[in-house]
Amino acid sequence: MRTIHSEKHRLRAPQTELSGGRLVRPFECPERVEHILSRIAQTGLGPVEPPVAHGLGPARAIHAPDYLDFLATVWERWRAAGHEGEAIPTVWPSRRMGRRGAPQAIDGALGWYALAGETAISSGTWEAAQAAADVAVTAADLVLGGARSAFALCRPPGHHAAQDMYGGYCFLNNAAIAAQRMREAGAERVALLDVDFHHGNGTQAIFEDRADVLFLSLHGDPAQEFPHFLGGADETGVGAGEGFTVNYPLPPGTGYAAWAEALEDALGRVAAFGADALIVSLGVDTFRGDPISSFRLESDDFADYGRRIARPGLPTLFVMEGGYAVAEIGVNVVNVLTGFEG
Ligand code: SP5
Ligand code: ZN
Repeated sequence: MRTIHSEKHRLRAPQTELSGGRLVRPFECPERVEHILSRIAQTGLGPVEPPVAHGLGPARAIHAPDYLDFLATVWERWRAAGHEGEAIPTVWPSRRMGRRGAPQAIDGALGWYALAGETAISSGTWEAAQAAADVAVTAADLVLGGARSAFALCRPPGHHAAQDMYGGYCFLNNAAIAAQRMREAGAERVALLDVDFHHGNGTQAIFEDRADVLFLSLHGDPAQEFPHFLGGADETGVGAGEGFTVNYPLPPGTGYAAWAEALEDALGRVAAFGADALIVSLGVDTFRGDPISSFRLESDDFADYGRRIARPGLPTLFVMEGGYAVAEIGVNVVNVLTGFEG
């Protein structure tokens, strides 16, 4: 399997994450990618190649123009306002506040576009996010060109980013951008299976009213886990998209038996949908050793579910999302990919 990867991910290197009332070193750190690359080399998974630059066109097909302008300018505006730390929102357009649109001041604009406050923005964030979208598009093009599979080693991740919201370590929704790319290249139906521990709220919001992209997500129950405000089993799609969103919220402590049962149900729905291609939002924060998550998958379970995902026989694009047990992230990710290859 070919991997697409950009060294520009290193430009996403914030020093802070607001966690438990403290500023800590971010869980979503550059070493994550280095561990995955070493494991790819060690196992001989296949070549690692740089992305082709596509400019903002593919991102514009998913994200709002004002949001992209915000991402492009937020760091300069934050610095120009005289702030010395990294850009973190402190105020939101919450319930019972009426504003409709970003206010002029950057402090207000941050809250307008942020869905969570843990994700700090710093100098290279925008460049790295654009490179991650290029990685996703380039890998999608390999699959469109006839490859059985490809791995988009995106960083920063994307599945929490909605049309006009960032947070949960995500800025551009790499998997959604890839899905739209596939649709525009002629795939009639694309299934997007999100196996990250956290609900893919951004991806769901982007596709909830569409019947051409089936979104399925296995995740920690939002009553207990981030992102808390989306991901219930009762969310099944909107309007023409009714029936094309499928959520599997699972309780803290979920182990592989229960998780795999939900996966089998999801794969059955992918087959019934008649998908032309499958995109997997691949987060390995379901691992038992993950520092911010509560499922109990073992490293061998990742290989097992990789084999299961291969069974429908669909052209498959893997898009990297979360996973914060840094020492084991390479083994867990590559286990999925080699399990898939059989
Ligand atoms: C892409 C992705 O996996 N994003 C996840 C973002 C989660 N950020 C907030 C996590 C808060 C977790 N708090 C639990 C601490 C348990 N010690
Ligand atoms: Zn996650």
